[in-house]
Amino acid sequence: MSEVSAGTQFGPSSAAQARPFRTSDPRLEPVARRVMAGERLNFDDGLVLYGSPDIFAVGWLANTVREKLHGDLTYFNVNRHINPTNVCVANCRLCAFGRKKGTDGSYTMDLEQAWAAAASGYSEAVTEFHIVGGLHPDLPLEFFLDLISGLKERFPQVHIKAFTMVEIAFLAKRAKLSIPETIERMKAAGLDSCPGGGAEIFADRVRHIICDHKIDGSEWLDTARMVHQAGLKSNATMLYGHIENDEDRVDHLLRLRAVQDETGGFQTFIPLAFHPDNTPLDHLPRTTGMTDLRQIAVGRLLLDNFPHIKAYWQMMTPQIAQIALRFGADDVDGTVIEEKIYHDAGATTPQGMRRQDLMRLIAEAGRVPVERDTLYRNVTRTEDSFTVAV
Ligand code: V47
Repeated sequence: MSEVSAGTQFGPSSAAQARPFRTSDPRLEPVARRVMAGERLNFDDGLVLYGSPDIFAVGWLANTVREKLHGDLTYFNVNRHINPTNVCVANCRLCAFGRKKGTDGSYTMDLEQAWAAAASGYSEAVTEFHIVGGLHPDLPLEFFLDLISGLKERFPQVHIKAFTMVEIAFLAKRAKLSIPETIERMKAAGLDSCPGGGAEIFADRVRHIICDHKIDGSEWLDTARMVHQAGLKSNATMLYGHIENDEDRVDHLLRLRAVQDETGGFQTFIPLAFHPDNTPLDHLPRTTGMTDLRQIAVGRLLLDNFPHIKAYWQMMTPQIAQIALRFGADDVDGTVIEEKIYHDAGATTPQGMRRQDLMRLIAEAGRVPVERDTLYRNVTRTEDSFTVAV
């Protein structure tokens, strides 16, 4: 067992930081020294973090960075997911949610139904609508612009986080508009930010197998860059636990980091564990808790320019998400209310969680729950309303 001092670089604020770093894996020592010195990690460091048998040492390092950035503060929000359609032309092997038009189980909401879905389950003042859906062959850009502007009219105080980079690129092509023009029209309709889905794994070799018919990794990153240039924030995901290897994961993270260096527009990184049920890849095993925790930790350590790392409880289970708050995560996502993408792929987590249960989950991890809005501003509540600190 060897030690690297956490030293003064990380400040005295947390108990963990006062303890020296210990590991049974000598390959981690130079990586730990760089983390402690606040230096940027490289591709090979990423491989060491993925390959190390000392997962607790990797987690310790990530936790140290997390506490340096956020102390004990841990963010959650009160949100509602809306999936206007599951009809999708992409036919991704990774997905159990998408359906061909007119097939069993396919659905498409009309505008009234989508607005009603937003209103249902409105037991608390929701601060965010999270809206993603399939690539529908017939729904034009105007449908989605009307959807957004109608939501803004009905719920002016709610932040609209909608459309993955894949949906934006698809709708732009369909409308024969450039991507910046499409984003401008979405903004004008009321779009406030974008979610991080559709990134999967950027490496072509993997993408050709798991999601062949949608934009490639470079197009995803280019679209994110254009979203940020339009003044909107967005998130970033990585789908792991299928046919990718450690090199693909490190490559994915470093490509995200490079765009973030340019734009600063990503808010949070969300690693997403592949759920194989009801997909063409259902012969693959599910990820295990330690793999899920390692993704959080490596994400925190490599993405030194991302403010937040999210342990999405719907995907990880509330139990693993809670432990992840000690492995580098500072956010657990939100109340969600009705999740479809993971539940179609076999998730057994609840479809939503009450605000007080999210707060208990965070507090029992020894962290301080902070309700945030989508832009990570503190939310203060009274009985039926909320205010956002600006
Ligand atoms: O884009 C689809 C993934 C994503 C499966 O930005 C699957 O705050 C695992 O992006 N197994 C949608 N993953 C979810 C998403 C998200 C979730 C929560 C918060 C935010 C945010 C974004 O789910 C898809 C795809 O990458 N996905 N099918 C599956 N079988």
